[in-house]
Amino acid sequence: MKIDVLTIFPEFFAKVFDFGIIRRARLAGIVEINVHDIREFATDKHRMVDDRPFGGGDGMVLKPEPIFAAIENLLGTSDRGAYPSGTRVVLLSPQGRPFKQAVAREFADDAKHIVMICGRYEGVDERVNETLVTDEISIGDYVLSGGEPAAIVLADSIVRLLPDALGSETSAANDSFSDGLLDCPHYTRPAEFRGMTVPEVLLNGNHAEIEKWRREKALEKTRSSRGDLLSGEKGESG
Ligand code: 9D3
Repeated sequence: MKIDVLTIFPEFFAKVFDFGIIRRARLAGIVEINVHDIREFATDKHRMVDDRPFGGGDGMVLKPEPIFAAIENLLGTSDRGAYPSGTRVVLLSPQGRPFKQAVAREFADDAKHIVMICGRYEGVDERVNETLVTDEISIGDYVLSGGEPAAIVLADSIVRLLPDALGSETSAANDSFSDGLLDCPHYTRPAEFRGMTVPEVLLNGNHAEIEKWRREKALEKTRSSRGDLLSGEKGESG
């Protein structure tokens, strides 16, 4: 898979893809990630990337020309109907559809090339959305100062689902959310720490009993932290 990130703050990403699973996936050739400064695609003498909104109002809007040029450079066309198959152009925006594990799974399974456009300011010229963007995505109901943290969230959650990205010690099938429940509590040594003990059931080696305990605790935790995952339309699973 190839991931390209378009941003006006490329330095934001300086080391974020250099650790853990993403780093290993890059070194193994499972994914190639490149970050591009939108300003590099501005052709006017001041390299302008934003301008004032038509109709008035606060803030600035990202101009269409540099973003169209960047997409044409990366994909050979600025017509989303003509993108190579497996191409997604994602606009990170508060107006997007909510990002869920099921969306990460869909991208990991289907996408060969993902281009992420990080919004800023009051937004991005709507002609970018109408012409270039295949998927407008929000990562949740809170206000960020830009799409950059959201692009990192998408890249991380998608890359770890790619075939062979996880080490043999881990499995995406065991993830919290893959069965629609939160994870159970975990303990390691020492068995007693500052007077706090580990539940006896985890120490007795009865694996049927341990599995039953874990399932119960996962249900309890899900009910207390995320009751919404248990009721209604079953939340999003992988
Ligand atoms: C004035 C109205 N605001 C829209 C709700 C303006 C605005 C706020 C925040 C415009 C852009 C932003 C920057 N946020 C993102 O680009 C963003 C985002 C987010 O704020 N929350 C959750 N997911 C995302 S993805 C991109």
